[in-house]
Amino acid sequence: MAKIISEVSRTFSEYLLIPRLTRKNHLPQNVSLSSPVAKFKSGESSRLLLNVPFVSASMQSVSGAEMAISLARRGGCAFIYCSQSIEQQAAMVSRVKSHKAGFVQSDSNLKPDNTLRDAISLRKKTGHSTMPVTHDGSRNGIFLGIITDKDFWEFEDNLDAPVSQFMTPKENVVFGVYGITLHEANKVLRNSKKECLPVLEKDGNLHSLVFKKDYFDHMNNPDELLDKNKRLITGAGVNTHDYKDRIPALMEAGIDALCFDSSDGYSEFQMEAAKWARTRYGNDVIIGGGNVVDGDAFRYLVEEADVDFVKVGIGGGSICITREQKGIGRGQASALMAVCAERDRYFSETGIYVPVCSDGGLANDTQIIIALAMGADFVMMGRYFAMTVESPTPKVSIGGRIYKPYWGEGSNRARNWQRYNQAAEGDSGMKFEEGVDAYVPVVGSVKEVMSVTMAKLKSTMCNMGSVTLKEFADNAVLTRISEQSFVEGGTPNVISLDKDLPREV
Ligand code: MZP
Repeated sequence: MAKIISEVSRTFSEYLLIPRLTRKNHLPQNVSLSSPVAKFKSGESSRLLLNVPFVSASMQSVSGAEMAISLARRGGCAFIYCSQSIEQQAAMVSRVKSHKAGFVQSDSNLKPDNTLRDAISLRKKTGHSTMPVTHDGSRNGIFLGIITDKDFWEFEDNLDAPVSQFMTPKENVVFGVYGITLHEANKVLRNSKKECLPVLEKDGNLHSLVFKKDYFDHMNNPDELLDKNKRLITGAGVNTHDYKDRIPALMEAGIDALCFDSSDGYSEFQMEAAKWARTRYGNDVIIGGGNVVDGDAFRYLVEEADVDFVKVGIGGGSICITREQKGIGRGQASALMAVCAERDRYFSETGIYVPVCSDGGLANDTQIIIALAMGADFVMMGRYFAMTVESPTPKVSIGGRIYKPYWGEGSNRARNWQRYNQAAEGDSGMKFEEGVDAYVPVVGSVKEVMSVTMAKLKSTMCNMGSVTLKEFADNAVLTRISEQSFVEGGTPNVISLDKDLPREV
């Protein structure tokens, strides 16, 4: 007969935190949100630490290159979606990795006989207004000069004239020689009052560009998540079907972390794929398994599949109808607590800590806070990031408000039937949907949205007498709430200007 777990499946909104003693050092400015992604032995440090415990979901409507750049600049990490061709996904990863490293490989280059019209169309294509001119138009060709949009007037100058007539020729360009440090390069930029410093090899070939704006960007984003070569960190989703081709392409592109994008990761398919990656790349690969909702599945992925982190959540996603369609899943709070308990047991037995990611179903900032208090090392979110200007979808106006489309990876629109184990030999595609096609309001940039959430999180951590996420989870005391106390937590006894009264126009 079937076994029935006595504990009811619970969600985050059923809990509240009870404050602990706040000491004088428990101030938001003392809080660190650093969190491990890859497993590590007691006393050692993780191969990858987030500066902010937020990652974006591997979904078409969430995590493209722009999201990856923006999120890494704020200290988190995007998992670029895998429901696209291997080449397209690897190209997105390359775009993020080459975005800025202090020394940027130029991807907008011209030949001297290219026309101004060519320069304008290149600028439109890449969005870069500073374009080096090399002898053959390649990024590492012999450097001849540089042209920016300040060097010509698009509506006045002859657009058929060659760029060589408008560029600043090499003899008038301030440049650095390869081997110069970033610190020295920034000093040259400062002293020469220039915006961009080309760095040339000894033989005159262009090596890279250093931008003044990148220095300011870096100073304004102290949480920026960088690899050892000062490139932005990014992750990518993978599947258990084409992993033998996809993972090598992503590794080649410089990926930092991978995760299986699967609604049910407790499978031999995932175990085989993860082991294949580990055998081939050893500890150079960081790979997350999942999704799971109980301790047995956590153990399996850790012991049999040798994954670095485990993702928790089936059916809680805002666009997800897996529970309804297939009857599998678990309340996200119960699932997370069960998996975190197993992680802690595994740690006390082996001395190996395997980070846990709570994936999906976080409907507001409070739920993010509760998930971290319950022991999640980091959270993966779709809807939260889909609502930002950096998500890859276009804005649409509905009834005078601005929205963006947001759809599940198991929806007909994404057609990611591989994610949902609907891929049988000779099968032509999906038979039923597990996700919906929806809209979410646009709420601002990743920076704006995250700064509010982080302010709330840091403030709560101080209420809980903690300045690290580990202390936060260790100190957390939670209480279950009744429906009535949930209502009491709102503002039921006053007329709210925001919710209950029409606004004056
Ligand atoms: P949310 O943050 O929008 O609530 O949930 C995002 C998560 O939902 C993803 O990270 C993924 O695990 C899951 N997801 C994505 N597509 C579907 C679907 O089509 C889904 N059912 O459940």
